[in-house]
Amino acid sequence: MMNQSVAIVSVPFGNGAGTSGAELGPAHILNNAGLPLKLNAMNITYQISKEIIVPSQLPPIQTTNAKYLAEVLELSGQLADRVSQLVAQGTFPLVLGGDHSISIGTVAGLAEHYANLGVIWFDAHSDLNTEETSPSGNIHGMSLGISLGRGIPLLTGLRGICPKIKPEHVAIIGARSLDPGEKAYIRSLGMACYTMHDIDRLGIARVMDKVIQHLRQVTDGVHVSFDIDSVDPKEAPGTGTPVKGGLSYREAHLALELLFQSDLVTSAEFVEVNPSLDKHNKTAKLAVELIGSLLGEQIL
Ligand code: 6HN
Ligand code: MN
Ligand code: MN
Ligand code: MN
Repeated sequence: MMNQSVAIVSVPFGNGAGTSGAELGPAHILNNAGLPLKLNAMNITYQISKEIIVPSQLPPIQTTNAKYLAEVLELSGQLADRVSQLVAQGTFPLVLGGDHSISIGTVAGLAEHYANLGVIWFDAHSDLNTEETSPSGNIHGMSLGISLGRGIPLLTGLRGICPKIKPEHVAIIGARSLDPGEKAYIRSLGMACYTMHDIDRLGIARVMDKVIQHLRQVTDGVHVSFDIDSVDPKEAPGTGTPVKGGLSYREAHLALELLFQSDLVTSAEFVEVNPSLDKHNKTAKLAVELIGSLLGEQIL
């Protein structure tokens, strides 16, 4: 994987979440928690791409239950452009959020290059709500659904490709808080969703082996969308929608170490780090360590 140069894209956007603070994630991951130092120590070539300019106070778009739709739409278009350019340049896009609504733009940019993009969605949630099923109206809880072509047409139709990804190319890992409409959708499609129950029973290594083996056969690129709330709140307290009973520190690392070894991953994003809910920047530091594992840091 890392014979490629990594292109880091900061996306300081938090309007897709109900709690503010995720917009501070990129600066904390880069400057306070020292992502560049980690990459230097690992001898990884990287560039810091220009920060995405976050829209604010746009004229609202009329919706039934989707907060900040105009801002999410504008941001998604900008981020899709950037990610698409970076893939065209041959770099490995590493997107730093921001709340999880930014994945709408990341995946839209990737979909221009990969007809059969795999997505590994690490999350306590499944982010498959629609305006009809969402309990909050927060678009970060709808983002995976939107990439699958479910929900708000302005967003699902971005870049003229809909859907961006196919359900059989997605694996959700770490789920433990699903809304009723999300459960029904996952069941109806038979989507791969490895819940914490599955991880407890099988172990994270077997789960990752299954996911890797499947995606290797059916995809032409694999994106890792890592919501830091997949990790247990003991390790990742600085996040807007924490849920007990998550991945342990080592389970999260092992999952990403195995993905590095698989040599399948072509892009990644780390989202939902909320420094304003954190102490001592613990969660941003965790994100840096996890990025290290995904990009090939070895224990020995
Ligand atoms: N995330 N299912 C809840 C909702 O409001 O739709 C929580 C979503 C959380 C989203 O963590 O990216
Ligand atoms: Mn999420
Ligand atoms: Mn989540
Ligand atoms: Mn590590």
